[in-house]
Amino acid sequence: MNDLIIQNIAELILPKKTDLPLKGQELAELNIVKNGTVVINEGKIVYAGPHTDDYEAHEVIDATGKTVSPSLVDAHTHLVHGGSREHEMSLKRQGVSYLEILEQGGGILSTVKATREASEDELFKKAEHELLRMIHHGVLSVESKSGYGLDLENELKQLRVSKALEEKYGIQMKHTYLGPHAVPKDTDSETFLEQCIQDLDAVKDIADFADIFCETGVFTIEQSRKYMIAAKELGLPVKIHADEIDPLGGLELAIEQQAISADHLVAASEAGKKALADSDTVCVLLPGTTFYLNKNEYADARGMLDNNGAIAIATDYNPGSCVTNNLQLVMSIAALKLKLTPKEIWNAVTVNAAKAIDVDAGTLEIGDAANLVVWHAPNHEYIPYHYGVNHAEKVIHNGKVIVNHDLALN
Ligand code: IZC
Ligand code: ZN
Repeated sequence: MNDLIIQNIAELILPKKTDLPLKGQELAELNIVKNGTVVINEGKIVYAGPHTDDYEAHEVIDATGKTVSPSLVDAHTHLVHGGSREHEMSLKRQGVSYLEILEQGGGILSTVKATREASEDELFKKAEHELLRMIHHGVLSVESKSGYGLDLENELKQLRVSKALEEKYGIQMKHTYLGPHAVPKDTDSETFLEQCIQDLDAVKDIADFADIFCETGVFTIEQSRKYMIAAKELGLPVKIHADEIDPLGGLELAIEQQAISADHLVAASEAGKKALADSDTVCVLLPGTTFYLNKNEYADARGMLDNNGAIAIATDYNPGSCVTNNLQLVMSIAALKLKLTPKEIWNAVTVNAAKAIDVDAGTLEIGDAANLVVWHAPNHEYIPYHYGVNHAEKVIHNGKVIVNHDLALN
C-alpha cells in the first residue's frame, strides 16, 4: 500500500532528468502527460506517467482539471536582509537610477546598515516569513545569498540565518557568500576586495558558492576574475552578477572561469552569447529585475538559446531591484519580455534552475523526492498567462501536503 496517489491530472509536467543543463533547443522539449497519475510512497515518487489504476494508496487526491509539476527552484535570491527600501521608488520616479542611488550611499548600502543593525533572530524571522511565502508559491529549492554584511561578522550572520532556515524547514537550500556586493563607504574597492578574498577561508565551510557583483562602480572584470580564482582554489564553485546594467564582459568571464552560473546578463555581449555554445555555465535570467528597474531592454534569452546556451529563470528577490518572491509572476514576465515559450519557461524554473545551484530537483522520476505542486490551472500554459496571482493549490514536500490553499472564506 502506497501513501498517496494523485489521480486524473489534466496535465502532468515531467521535465527530463539530465546530468548537464538543457541547452538551446533542448529547452523546448518537455514531456506533458494528459490524464496523468502520480504515486508516492515514503516521500519518494513510485510512479509518474499516464493514467493507471494499478496502484493503491492510503490517500487519493483527485486532480481533475489541475496541472501537476515538480516544485519550483528559485536559483537567485537575496532572501536574508534587514529593512526595506520603499522610499527608493519615489527617487526612481524622479529619475535617479539604481547605480546613482548606490553611489549616494543608498541602495545596497542602506540594506547593509539595516542588516548590521538587525539581530540574528530578527533576520531569521523576516527571512522565514518570505521563505514561507515562496513555499506557498510552489518553490521548494532556494538559493540564498549574503552580501548585506560587507564584513565577516555580518556576512556570517546572514549565512547562519540561511542555514538555520534550511534546518528548520528541511527544504533544499544553497547558501552563497556575496561579500563583494558593494564597496563600503569607508574603504576602496581594491582594499575591500582583498578583505573579501581573505574572508573566503572563513566562509568556505558554511557557503556553497562564492558570488560577486561585477558592475560599473562596484567591482571590475579584473577584480572579479581574481576573486573567482581565489574562491575556486578553496573549493568554492563560483557565480557572478554579470552585465546587469553595463556591458563589462561578465558573461565571457563567467565562461572562462567555468562559473556554475552567470546571472542577469541584460547587457551581455554578442561574443559572450556566442561563447555559450561550448559552455555549461547556466545563464540565470532575472526579468523581474528588469521590470522593476523600469528598463526597456531585457536579457536576450532568445539569442542565448540560438547560440545553444543554457538558461534558467529566477526571481532575484531583494529589497531594491526586485521586490517579489513570486516566481510565477516572473514566469509571466519571462513569457512576455524574454519571449520564451511556456515549455522553455517550465524547464528554466525546474531542471535548469536546479543545475544553476547544483541541487537534485525539478524532476518526478521513480525514486526522486516527492516534491511537487498541484496547480489550480488546467494546463501548463495557464500559469504564466494568468499573471501576478498564486496558482499553487497544494505543495507537497517529501510526499506530505504542506500547503493546501482553499479560497473558501472563514
Ligand atoms: O539590494 O539592490 N543587484 N544586487 C545587485 C542587488 C541588485 C540587490 C540590492
Ligand atoms: Zn542578485
